[in-house]
Amino acid sequence: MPQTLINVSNRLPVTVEDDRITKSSGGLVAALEGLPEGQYQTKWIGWPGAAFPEESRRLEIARKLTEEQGCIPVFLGQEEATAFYEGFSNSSIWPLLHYLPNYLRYEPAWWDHYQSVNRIFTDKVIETAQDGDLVWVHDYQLMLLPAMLKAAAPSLRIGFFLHTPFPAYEIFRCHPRRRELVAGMLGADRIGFHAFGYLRHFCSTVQRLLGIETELTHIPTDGHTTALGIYPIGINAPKFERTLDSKEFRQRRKEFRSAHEGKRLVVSVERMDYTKGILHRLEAIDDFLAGAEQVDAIRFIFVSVPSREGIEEYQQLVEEVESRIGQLNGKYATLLNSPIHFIHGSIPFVDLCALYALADIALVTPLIDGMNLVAKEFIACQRENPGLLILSEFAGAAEELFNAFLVNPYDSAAVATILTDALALPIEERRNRILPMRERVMRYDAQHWARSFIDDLKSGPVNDARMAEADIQEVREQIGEAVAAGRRIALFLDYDGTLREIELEPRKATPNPAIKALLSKLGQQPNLDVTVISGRSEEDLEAFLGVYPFRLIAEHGATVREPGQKEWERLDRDISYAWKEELLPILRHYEQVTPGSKIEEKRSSIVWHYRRADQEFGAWKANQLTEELSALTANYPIKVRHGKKMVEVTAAGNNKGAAVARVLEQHDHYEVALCAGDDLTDESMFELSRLRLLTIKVGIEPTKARFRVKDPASFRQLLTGLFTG
Ligand code: GDG
Repeated sequence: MPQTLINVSNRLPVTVEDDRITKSSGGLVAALEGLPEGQYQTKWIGWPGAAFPEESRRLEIARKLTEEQGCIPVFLGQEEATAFYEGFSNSSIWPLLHYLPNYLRYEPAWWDHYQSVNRIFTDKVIETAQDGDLVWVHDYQLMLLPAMLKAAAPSLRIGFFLHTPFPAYEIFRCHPRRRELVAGMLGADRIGFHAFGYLRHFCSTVQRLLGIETELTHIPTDGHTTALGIYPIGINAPKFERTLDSKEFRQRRKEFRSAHEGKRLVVSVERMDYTKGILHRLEAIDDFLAGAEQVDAIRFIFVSVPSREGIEEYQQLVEEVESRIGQLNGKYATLLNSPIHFIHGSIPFVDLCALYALADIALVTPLIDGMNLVAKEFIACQRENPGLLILSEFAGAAEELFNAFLVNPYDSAAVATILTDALALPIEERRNRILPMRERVMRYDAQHWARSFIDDLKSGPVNDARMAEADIQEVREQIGEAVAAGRRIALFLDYDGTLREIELEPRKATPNPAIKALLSKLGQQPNLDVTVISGRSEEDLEAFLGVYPFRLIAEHGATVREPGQKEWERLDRDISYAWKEELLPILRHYEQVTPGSKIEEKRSSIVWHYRRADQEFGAWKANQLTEELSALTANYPIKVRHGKKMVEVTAAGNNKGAAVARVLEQHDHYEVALCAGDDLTDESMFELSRLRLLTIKVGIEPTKARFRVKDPASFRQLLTGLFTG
């Protein structure tokens, strides 16, 4: 049975005109058509390109699109589509993704529409998809879709590909909805980027905005893991090869050659977009023409496809480009030549290939570009009489096209000089530059790109949250039996991050009414002994939990208060804390150089907290501190641990595992024991090897515990079901 692959993008790859539907031949279509035959059944979900207000027309178009093209349309009202597409997507996210905060505009109503359109797409996917299908979501218009889908249908495998750059955190954080946007992307099981720099910025942004510790390969999120990878998109190579072999291509190339007889041709092709560096390029052309010996012998051809014409910045750009080109043509035209040939429109594919093939140089100078396919397409067309590529170092393609002349598009004088040098390069050298790049571009094409992303998406880990759900059944059965048979049960519960969600300010993590109700019920349960075991001080534990008939163990096992007692008993009489005085200045130094971090001094430990620091810097300093302390104190009887947003130095003799073992030895009448915790300090409990000790990790990090739930809310729900249900 072929696997279903649902491809979701803002625009369907079709044009609907009256009764005619034509499939467009963009890179994405080619990429997915090139997937191994028989292995996938591909469906498309997207906007059909116009509003179609009448219901009967919508039904007819939907039927035709589904039957003829495997496309499922998402219909949007005109106002909704404009606010979602021109507003939120292209006037607020697009400029930031391209490092242009000056172009950022934002209206709160756009956000409402962006959410509701992402919701409409979600509903359409849910309506279409079956358990286990692959769903591949494309680009910045649908950043919320992965999380919405994951919540509605956790069994789908969701991929997300960002076709643009992902900028540095300092830029992305300007967006009023920055947190929601990255959290939306994290619903995906795998996120792909064109280049490593984008992935690195994404990780740093997630860490600093959401406080999640990230790895470059994956990010643990709410109940699942999002894998990350680099997949540089390629072109539709077979289509270029076929076109270059065609009679029509040769015919058009001949016609163009005679139209531009005797001229060196420099070509630029792009959507009319401010990211493409058109005005900066015109500056460079001005510099070049000012110094050129033979102005008549060169012609610049600009093909600028109209784009986003409803947006003010784009309308302004067209005006400025037209005016600047008019000015330059006026300045440098002779009776024999007008140096800039400007087409504000789209040309047929075969003409595009003929133009690429004929050109001496492609001048591709975006100010920034996710990849830039034009650069790769130009290379593909240099089979005979190769031309040269001058490419902006700020395009993703610059990382791959190693033999291009790389330029800084802001440095117009340098671009002009490179243009002069490139025009003078002999054919042999041009060939040597182009051919190795051509090999790469033709081999790693769009099909290769899609195949590698989908293969990785398929082979990723299965959804952790669901696994945990299946697993935990064993805990329910064992405890259920023990409760029913009236056996004595011991519970060892960590507090922060296990029973109670962590707070930015630890003082505020008091039990809320729901937790209090649960704890009271646990306290009344016959045959159940509850121990709360925490790194907190005696005072905190008394203040939070003193009213319950629980055993309290403070400071990781340094002291204990038995149920019903007022006094605390010291378990650490033999332990020396002389090391505290020596190490404190080191921790104080980290507190000073890491704004937002803070030291907490306890009787048996020192803790350096960085929850309020910049998350990326804090994590980096924490690693440094852990290393420094570990090296310095290798022979000391202490433990240095990098836990959740903190580094903790404790006496090695005090640990939760030893404290639990002690209780179990003193009270050997327990028939079942369960311990639960969320942090590294709880692992010592999970390492105890005892029959019938059930160990539960709360959270998604690696653990030695046998069972897992994803967060404190799920853990409380489990306890409620086990003991009070
Ligand atoms: C986004 C990212 C990333 C242009 N004029 C004509 C024409 N085109 C075709 C080109 C090329 C495509 O349009 C433009 O693709 P780019 O990659 O250059 O740029 P964006 O449109 O901004 O695309 C970009 C891409 O997504 C893919 O991930 O590379 O960085 O911004 O294929 O050939 N095609 C025809 N006539 C034209 O006049 N037939």
